[in-house]
Amino acid sequence: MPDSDVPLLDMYRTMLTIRRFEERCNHLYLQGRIPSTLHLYIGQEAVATGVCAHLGSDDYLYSTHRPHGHALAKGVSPRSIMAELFGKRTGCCQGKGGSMHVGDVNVGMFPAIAIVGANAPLAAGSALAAKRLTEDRLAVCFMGDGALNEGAVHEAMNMSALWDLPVIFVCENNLYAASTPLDRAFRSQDLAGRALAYGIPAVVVDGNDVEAVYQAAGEAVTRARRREGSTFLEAQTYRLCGHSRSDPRTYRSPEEEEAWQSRDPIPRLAARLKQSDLASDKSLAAIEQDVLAILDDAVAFAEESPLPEPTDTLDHVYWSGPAGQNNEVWR
Ligand SMILES: Cc1ncc(C[n+]2csc(CCOP(=O)(O)OP(=O)(O)O)c2C)c(N)n1
Ligand SMILES: [Mg+2]
Repeated sequence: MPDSDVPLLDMYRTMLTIRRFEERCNHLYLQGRIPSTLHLYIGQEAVATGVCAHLGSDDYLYSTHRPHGHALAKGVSPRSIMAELFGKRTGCCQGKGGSMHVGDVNVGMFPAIAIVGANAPLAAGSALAAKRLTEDRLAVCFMGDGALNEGAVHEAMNMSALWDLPVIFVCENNLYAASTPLDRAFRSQDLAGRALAYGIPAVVVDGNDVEAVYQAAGEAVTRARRREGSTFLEAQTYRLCGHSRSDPRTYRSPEEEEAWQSRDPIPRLAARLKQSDLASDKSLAAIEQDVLAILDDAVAFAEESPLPEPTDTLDHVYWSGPAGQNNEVWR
């Protein structure tokens, strides 16, 4: 039996929401109803879900060019993400950011940053602020394996280690940075070893097993809340889709894809739930119906929402008031 404190059913719902959200986005994109490219998170849902299950809306989250799953798991509303993808004024960035910049500071998610590795120093900065100003708030920085070859990540890890910052670096190692496999980018594929070299405790976890992610993230969160320092979590996973919507995936073999398909985290959790009598086919189908209804509502909301007006272009882009007073929700 799983530990009854582990919110497996809630996590199943979150993972399914992310999966169905992205499948819907993919269809909408192919129909030309979503105007710009998408970096889908299909296959990696257990990572965002297992980590974010420990976070409150006061905790800071920094994401990447592949942010939909992080945003949904952190509590950004499906309506506001969908409207953002449609470029609508009701989107979480008023339609000015699009897929690669979703976020909502009201639930602790800074708009995602598509420059690989550039979010790490910001997460360290938020962790520094959290340590100085609050008792137990922390920052989480999601990054891909590709980010570990960016200098900014190394500077951020070093300062975080030195100052015992309450930040968790979650490296989603999906074996590729766009079309580049790990062995073309790293002589040593011991990614966690890089964090260890800076003096940051590092844990490697099966990123397709949400219980394993939940447990490892829980320990990292406890360390951060107790002000014991940073943690690096390498979640080994795989995207069951192309890098972006224009990727034919010719750099991966069908055999490799099939092997990972059989480790899809969602059917895996469904089997676990049924095996432990925590769910039945009927109760899982009911969750599916709920999720689909939420997504229907999100798409309708996005469709019906107005486009931004040209006269709004510079709103929310520059702050012209006094420095330091422009971001009340980030206190
Ligand atoms: C600094 C920088 N260099 C290059 C790019 C172009 N780019 C976008 S995503 C990506 C691959 C990132 O791979 P990884 O960090 O492993 O994340 P994944 O796409 O696998 O989730 C690249 C090279 C970028 N956005 N930023
Ligand atoms: Mg990658």
